[in-house]
Amino acid sequence: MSEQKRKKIALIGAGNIGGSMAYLACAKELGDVVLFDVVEDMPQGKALDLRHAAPVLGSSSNVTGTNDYADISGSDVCIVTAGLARKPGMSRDDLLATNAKIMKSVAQGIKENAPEAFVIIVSNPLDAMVTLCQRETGFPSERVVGMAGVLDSARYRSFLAEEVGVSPVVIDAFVLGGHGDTMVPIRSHTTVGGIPITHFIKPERLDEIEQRVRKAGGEVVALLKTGSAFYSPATAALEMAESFLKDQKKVLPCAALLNGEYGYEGIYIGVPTVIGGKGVERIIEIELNDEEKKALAVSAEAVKSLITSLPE
Ligand code: TXD
Repeated sequence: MSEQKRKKIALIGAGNIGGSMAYLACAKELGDVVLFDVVEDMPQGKALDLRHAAPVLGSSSNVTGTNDYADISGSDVCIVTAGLARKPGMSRDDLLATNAKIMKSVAQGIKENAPEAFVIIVSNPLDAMVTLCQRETGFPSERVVGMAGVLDSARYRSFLAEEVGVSPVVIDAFVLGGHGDTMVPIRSHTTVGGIPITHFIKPERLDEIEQRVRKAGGEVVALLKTGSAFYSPATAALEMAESFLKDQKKVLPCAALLNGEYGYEGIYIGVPTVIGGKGVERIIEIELNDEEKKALAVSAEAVKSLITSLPE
């Protein structure tokens, strides 16, 4: 009998998003979960609470919490949310200096204890943090990816579904580029049950909706006042992790390291990727119209200038 091994999911950062991911991973039985955080005892408390939920959830996942990186050993996937979240009035880029220091320590911990893991970065500013993590771990770029496009596309899909009066499930949409105000909703590939979105919504109204997508994170921050969105980022990151763990080969918009695709070299930006058991298995180059190409160029420039402010 071949030895059946449970998957192991390490959540580096056990805050709002980390805790939400732990709950969802447990409910979906994606594997055993280890919550890591620097706050003494907090991950252990969340893990204990989740173990209490397991019988009612009907989950056999084992959830543990730790302040010791050694406990992430053998993880198949590491999902990183370690870092500060935005407060009202802050931009994602305002988090750069603090979160870069944190990301360096996280990358070290993963490199030493889970050297074979697929790494999904969530911490902001996303495009800079995923770049830094890949540099610091030295892992091949197909094993280090950023989560932003799945969330931004979900926000686009949610707003379009409200506007058209249909289920968000039947909306297919991509948001590409950097995870910031320059992100690029790809209208030309957006459909409602396969029907182009322009059949339902006029261009000027689409402009308004797409601008709301760019500001959607800030809209949640302004309402919450004490932190940023966590249910939707947690769900988005787990869709990427599940596609890896089950080798689903889903086509998902993720921050991947480009090696000439879309005319860019050596930068992480959101592009359509195939996520399977080997991580980022393919980057898909879709046809963009002139407006989308220009917007992607602006977004790539914004990411490049963010990367230049990363500490050496
Ligand atoms: O789409 C996206 N990528 C974004 C990402 C969507 C929403 C939120 N985005 C960012 O995720 C947000 O701006 C933050 O940078 C991260 C995490 O957001 P979250 O809401 O989970 O923040 P919390 O609740 O503050 O949790 C962060 C945890 C907290 O428990 C800290 O103690 C811990 O990170 N932390 C650390 N863990 C490990 N190692 C170190 N050094 C460390 N420092 C802090």
